[in-house]
Amino acid sequence: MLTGPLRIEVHHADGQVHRSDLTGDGRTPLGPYEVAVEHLGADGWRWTLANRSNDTCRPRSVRMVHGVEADGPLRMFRHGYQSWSACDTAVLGHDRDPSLANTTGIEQLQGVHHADQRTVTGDELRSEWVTVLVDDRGSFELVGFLAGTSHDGTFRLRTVDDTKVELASEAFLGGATLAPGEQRSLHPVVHATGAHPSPLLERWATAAGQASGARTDSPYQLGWCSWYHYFHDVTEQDLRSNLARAGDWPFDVFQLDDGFQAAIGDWLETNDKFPTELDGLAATIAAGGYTPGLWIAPFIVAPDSSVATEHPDWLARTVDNSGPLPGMFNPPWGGGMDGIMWALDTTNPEVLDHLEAVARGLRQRGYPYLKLDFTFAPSFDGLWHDPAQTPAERVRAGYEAIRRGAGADAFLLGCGAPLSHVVGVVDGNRIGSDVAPSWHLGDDAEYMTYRETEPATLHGFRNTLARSFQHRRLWLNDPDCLMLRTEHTALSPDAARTWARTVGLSGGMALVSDDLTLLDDEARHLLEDTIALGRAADAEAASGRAPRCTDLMDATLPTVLEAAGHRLEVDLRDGSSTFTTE
Ligand code: 9PG
Repeated sequence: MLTGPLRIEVHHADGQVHRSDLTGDGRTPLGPYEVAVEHLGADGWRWTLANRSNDTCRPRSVRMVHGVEADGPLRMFRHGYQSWSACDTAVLGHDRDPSLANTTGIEQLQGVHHADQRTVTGDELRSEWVTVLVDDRGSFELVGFLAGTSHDGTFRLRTVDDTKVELASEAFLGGATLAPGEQRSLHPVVHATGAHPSPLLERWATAAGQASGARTDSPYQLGWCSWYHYFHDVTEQDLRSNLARAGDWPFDVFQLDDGFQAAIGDWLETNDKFPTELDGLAATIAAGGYTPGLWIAPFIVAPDSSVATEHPDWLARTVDNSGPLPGMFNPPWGGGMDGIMWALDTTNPEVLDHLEAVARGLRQRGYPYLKLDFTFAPSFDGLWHDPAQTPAERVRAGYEAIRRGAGADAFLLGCGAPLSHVVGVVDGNRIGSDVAPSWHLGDDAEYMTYRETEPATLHGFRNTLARSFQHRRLWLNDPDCLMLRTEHTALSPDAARTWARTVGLSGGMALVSDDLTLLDDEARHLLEDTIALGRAADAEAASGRAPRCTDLMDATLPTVLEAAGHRLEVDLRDGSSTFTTE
């Protein structure tokens, strides 16, 4: 299906574009640049970008453009950018890139779910890090970046002149400066064909995990998390009463989520709902025989936090230097500006020292398990202390600082994490949107845009199937929490069982997020079944055979997950399912 590569393009930060057909020896001059492409036979391409001028350049992206010859409609597996971003199968000419549906006028909302926050044009469809294409002939073609630690990789599929189709493999550098004479190696682009998409994605993930030193050896993770019952309102009493009830539950980790902190950014102090300090809380959890776990959102700070008011020079700035760069908007956090949070500048060595100190402080207070959330913030367009760093390098630098402080043996869970940036730093990674005590997103749900990424168990389910191949190849998959309760929830007992079985079959992390007083014997049996499934599926994954989604790309969303001799098929309309055993 792919022909070429036909052409190279370099897009400047200022919008200027250099285009050139690929020359015979693979060295293509484009304005101030030279792009060298080396064909690795059937496996793909290795490439570099050099600045051959006497001036500093700011390339936003480098594209290697292939022709695509298709019979009938062309379908694309769209892999989402960060943990919560939607994964699905789109049809070129029919489906649209979600940036076109953003009516808020806030471009940064697009940066939450794509490497490049700018709106696409025409019928362009995007997939991040990896994609699979298929036409009516039924031969699947995978194209993927081998890594994403130095820069993002984005695939852009579009119709040109109403007839031709092209696929651009884009190295996204985000306008990072390139000094005169400087050369940057770009991540290799790999290519493979096959009769089914999932095995192609499995082989790609194995290679991508090896390329970036994936941490895949942590034990199966089982535990409790405060978020999906208590949300922001969690109190110390809630934590203590669940601990008191947990004695006969098989948890290893006890993780306190959002709601304990003095302010977003001031992670070492608790608020009035938690009279006990963090070290005392950890000691209480540890005394129960559990590993203390804690949620933080390390790269964003509330405007009225101590860290932001004492160190205004630690904040990234907007592109036009009009003020600090917003890194997230979440009204329940307050923070002095109705929920706008600033992004820390992770290219500033003082900020990295601070992040390392925060992680070390939490470790010293007794938390060897950290959930690192909203970590896409340093990827946005802005003004950064070191303009030579790409968005991927900014995010990764922040994660590496946390790793230094938390220690090599800490369990770090990525969340809201641009997936390709964090391979080799995290032990676990959230691979889906938030679940919620309902299957669908309600019609009355408040959302600004990107509805498909808002909390709904269907949205967590969709990504758990679409990213099942990543488990124990790139990290341990975290499909998001189990909710086993049948009261205080709009999730039907059928849908709750479906979600529990999905988590089990995925082999991924299994954290219960209920008020334990609400759980009866039936819930307890469901958890035990889930754990048995989970351990079996996880053991298979550890030996190289991850759970497999067998209908990936048959329709917009997948419905079937198979592992450890079991098959789950889900009715997406209501979350009911059939579960069969070989
Ligand atoms: C805590 C939660 C939980 C959850 C995370 C994350 O406003 N928002 O767009 C928004 C998106 C995601 C979100 C919360 C708010 O959830 O995935 O597990 O830790 O943060 O706030």
